[in-house]
Amino acid sequence: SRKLMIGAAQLGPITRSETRDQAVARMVALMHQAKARGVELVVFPELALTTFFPRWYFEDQDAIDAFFEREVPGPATQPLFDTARELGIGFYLGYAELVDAADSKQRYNTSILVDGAGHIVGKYRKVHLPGHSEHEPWRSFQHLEKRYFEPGQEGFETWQAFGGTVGMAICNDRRWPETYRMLALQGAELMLLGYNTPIHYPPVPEHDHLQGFHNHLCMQAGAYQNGMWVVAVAKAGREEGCELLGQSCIISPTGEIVAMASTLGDELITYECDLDRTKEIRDHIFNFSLHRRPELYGLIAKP
Ligand code: ING
Repeated sequence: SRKLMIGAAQLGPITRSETRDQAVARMVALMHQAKARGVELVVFPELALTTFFPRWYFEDQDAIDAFFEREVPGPATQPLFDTARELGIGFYLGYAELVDAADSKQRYNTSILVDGAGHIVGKYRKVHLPGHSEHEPWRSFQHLEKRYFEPGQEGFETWQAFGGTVGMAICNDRRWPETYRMLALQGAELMLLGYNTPIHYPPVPEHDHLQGFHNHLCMQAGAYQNGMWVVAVAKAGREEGCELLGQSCIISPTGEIVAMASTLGDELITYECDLDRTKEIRDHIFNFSLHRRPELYGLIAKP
């Protein structure tokens, strides 16, 4: 068995006035808690350095760009890399990435995977951007990811790290079955993701009470149907007046929730994940080479 002690480091609200240094200090504290509990890999939420700014409409691009990182590691995030090296703990971090090329700027909703030596192993740019691109004042709050970010073009990749094959996703990606399958087809045994999920969904408010159910439904299904461990970490609680779903969790390849957060604040949950347990699923019920019929699935990849 290939045991990997994983920590899901849920964050409570980050206010708009909270500095990156304050947010990073909270994450460093969670990494020290993780060390004390034998954790080797810590997963932080999506856009973990700032408040979830796509909830607001901004006219001024400079005001928007204040939420982005131009370099990682950079001054604000260096303590995370230093702590990773000091404690020998890797981490997943979600953040807003600004690529400032000579003649153009690109902006992505990004995550990185950093190993226990503080080296960036991989980078992922969110494929499925939810929400809308124009100001919609009818909404009690906006969800302007389609305005502030470009979708990632690299798609879904995996990396050899922490003794296994690791893939990354971000928030809305977890609702799409293609995310899990694309990673599983590349051998992923573990999928890491962060999320910021408002309880209130303005287009269909009658689903508000189902946010927790839908959150776990899609990830438990994805984990089981692809024989993968899934680690999903919330930015939770009432953040700038917006209730964000908590219930961060670690899900086994059988689809069982083996650990779940029970608060809406900064909370570390841990589980010793045996990466070899993926075989129970991938060698049997979802043995792709034995049972899959890709010649009949063409429609799935068509626009
Ligand atoms: N947030 C939400 C998510 O996919 C959303 C958007 C909320 C979609 C509620 C559907 C229902 O969890 C992000 N950041 O993708």
